[in-house]
Amino acid sequence: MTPPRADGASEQRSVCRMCHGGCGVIVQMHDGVISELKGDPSSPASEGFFCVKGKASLELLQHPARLREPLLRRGERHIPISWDDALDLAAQRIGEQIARHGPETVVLSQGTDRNYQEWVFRFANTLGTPNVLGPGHVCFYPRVMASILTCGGFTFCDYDGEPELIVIWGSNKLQTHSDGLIGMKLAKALQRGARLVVIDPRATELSKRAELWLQIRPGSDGALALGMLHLLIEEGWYDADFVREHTEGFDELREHVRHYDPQRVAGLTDLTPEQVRALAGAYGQAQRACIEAGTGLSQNENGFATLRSICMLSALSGNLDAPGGDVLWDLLPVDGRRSFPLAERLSPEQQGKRLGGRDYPVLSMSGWAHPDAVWDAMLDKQPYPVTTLLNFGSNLPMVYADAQRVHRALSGLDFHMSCDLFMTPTAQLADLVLPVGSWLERDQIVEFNAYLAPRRKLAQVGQCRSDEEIILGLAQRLGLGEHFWPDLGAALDHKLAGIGHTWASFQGHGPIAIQPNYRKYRSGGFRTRSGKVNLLHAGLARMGCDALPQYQPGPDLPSGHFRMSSAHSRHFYNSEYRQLAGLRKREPLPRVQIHPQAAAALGIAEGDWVLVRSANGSARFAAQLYEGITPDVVYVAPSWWYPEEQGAASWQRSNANMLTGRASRGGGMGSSNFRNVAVQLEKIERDDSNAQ
Ligand SMILES: Nc1nc2c(c(=O)[nH]1)N[C@H]1C(S)=C(S)[C@@H](COP(=O)(O)OP(=O)(O)OC[C@H]3O[C@@H](n4cnc5c(=O)[nH]c(N)nc54)[C@H](O)[C@@H]3O)O[C@H]1N2
Ligand SMILES: Nc1nc2c(c(=O)[nH]1)N[C@H]1C(S)=C(S)[C@@H](COP(=O)(O)OP(=O)(O)OC[C@H]3O[C@@H](n4cnc5c(=O)[nH]c(N)nc54)[C@H](O)[C@@H]3O)O[C@H]1N2
Ligand code: SF4
Ligand SMILES: [Mo]
Repeated sequence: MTPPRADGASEQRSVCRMCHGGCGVIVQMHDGVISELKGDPSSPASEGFFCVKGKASLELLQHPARLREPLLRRGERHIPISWDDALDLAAQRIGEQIARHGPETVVLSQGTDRNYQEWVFRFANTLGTPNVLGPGHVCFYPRVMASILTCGGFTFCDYDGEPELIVIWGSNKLQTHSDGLIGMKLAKALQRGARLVVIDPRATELSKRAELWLQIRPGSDGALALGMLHLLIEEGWYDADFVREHTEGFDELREHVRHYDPQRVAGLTDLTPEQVRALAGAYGQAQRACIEAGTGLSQNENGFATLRSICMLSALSGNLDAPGGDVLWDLLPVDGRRSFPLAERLSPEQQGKRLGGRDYPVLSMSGWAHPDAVWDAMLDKQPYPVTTLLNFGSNLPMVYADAQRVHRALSGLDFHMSCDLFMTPTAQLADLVLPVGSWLERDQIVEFNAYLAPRRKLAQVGQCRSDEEIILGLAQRLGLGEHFWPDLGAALDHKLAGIGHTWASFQGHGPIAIQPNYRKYRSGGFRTRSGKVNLLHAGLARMGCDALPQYQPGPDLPSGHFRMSSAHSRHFYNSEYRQLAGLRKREPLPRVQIHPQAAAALGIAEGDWVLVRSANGSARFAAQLYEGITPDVVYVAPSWWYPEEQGAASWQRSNANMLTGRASRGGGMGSSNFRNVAVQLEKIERDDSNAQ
């Protein structure tokens, strides 16, 4: 941080939040106004990297369509009201609802984690509602829960620990920068000579650089993971000492995977037996290897089981918590992700009412309600009616399966409050719309596996507030003050006390890098109940789930159909940024990627409009011919909406989730299937009308 110069210029350090990456940023200010953003070379995470989305932050900050004041619905319109009136009204409606129908009938919602997730959970737990809705079941949580239940914590690839081999499995990390360690760390490890294996149905920047690319059938990774376990065990490519001392259930696992020989796995995955052997051999015989598992694995019904198998691969091969392997996250003693939610405040009776808890006990253990169950409660009033939604940053019909049902569920609520930067299709449905600031407008503690860093409030747009400030305002009005603080500064001081900082001293100090601490299990074992890695999990069996990871192949593809998958866009962030001209010009239209052979057979040319139809519904995309997928696979752009349009056309026309449906009941996690949906294609003339 530099003090202002005589010409009014100064520099401040902060952390970008245009995506998950958490890159360090130098914010140049002039007379108190932000003039430029640059990558911060001193950031332990990003070392100066700053991408095209980060550079769009100033356009987002100043965008004319930003919400600037609280709005209250009056008929079809929203009219401005004051913050005090807005928060008084919300608190009154929440209080009445809880008094009459019980706290569980109030659902809190948020989208992908934006560094305030623990605030939403604290608010829910102190209100007494077990129902927090989020996309965890298709995002991070199949992996979080697979890892926690198998080895007692959450692992990250140790790119700085010189892995010999890196397996990129259903991840596009160079473009998506998932999970707090940006893709640059991976790129640097590759530059230093790490070998690369990619498992992905679609050619990516990474697959082109890989020594082995397995172009797997979408949704079949679970079979491949079981096949790798089989080969590791049969070929003796496992660490026998580790297995003996630190795992439970090895004999049962060996028996379980016996039938997943390369021939059978090849038939299930559209790979060859040689490819399966080559993968297991490369992984099993590498000295140091890590596996980066992405949402390509978590967005189908086998996701949780696949990710359990992958954690077991890490354990058997001796890479768990080892240098260059998959290292367990060592949290700093801030009051953050783990403790801040006050999960212990929620009574067992209220926990038992979590929506979806019976069908999806693993998701429920992680604290999330299942979205399908939430829509049932809203629409069918089963097992109890839900009539109130408090949404802290999620664009629900764009991101959840069966968009039509989601939209219908939101349309019938008694009270819906949505906090957002823009008037999204979700906010349009809300009774109360509260304007929030972008990352440049917030004081926040950014807690990642590799570092802890301050994000700084350096601008104010209109009357925007942060979600944390909104929660503080509501908590005070609802009589929950004893669990909260009079202002955000006091809350941040409290969170940092465990590491001897105040918010002021932490801002001055800047990022704290966290060095990995290897093989923590050597003193005291793993943080599972038995202290060992659970290859077989008896507790899961008691919950009605599989003790060993299973693979369900699903129905055959009907003739004339394609397997539809999707991948996140490098220019957007989920459903965000379609209004930012600088990014939109790079990707003006939602695309369906089709192999040229398949397109030719259907008379579809580059740029043609295509109606994509599934058993659940239909949506329209512009054709992009792409040789990097097989002729039986298509990819659609997810979470697309048209901010420049109104009404149903805006959110329905090119919404991938018009094509997706209810999650399957098996497996305990309830991951919706976004990545292996049977669809048909048809060339159409472009239709701009509202009709579907
Ligand atoms: N078909 C299909 N569906 C998918 C996916 C897919 O790949 N395919 N991906 C899934 C995944 S992994 C995820 S995580 C979800 C994403 O789900 P969401 O996180 O709900 O994604 P967004 O649609 O971007 O919604 C975020 C909304 O919050 C607003 N916002 C941004 N920052 C803030 C903030 O700080 N506070 C508040 N209050 N609002 C803010 C944005 O303007 C936007 O309207 O989508 C899931 N849905
Ligand atoms: N630029 C940008 N960055 C983002 C986001 C964004 O929308 N845009 N979203 C953020 C969010 S919420 C998340 S969760 C992360 C997600 O980040 P990633 O996990 O990297 O997710 P995707 O890029 O959607 O998908 C990863 C890869 O999975 C492949 N894939 C699809 N189906 C299958 C399959 O069945 N098997 C296998 N093996 N692979 C498959 C796709 O081809 C793709 O290359 O990114 C975050 N970062
Ligand atoms: S990778 Fe993500 S965090 Fe880093 S500069 Fe780009 S948008 Fe910002
Ligand atoms: Mo996500």
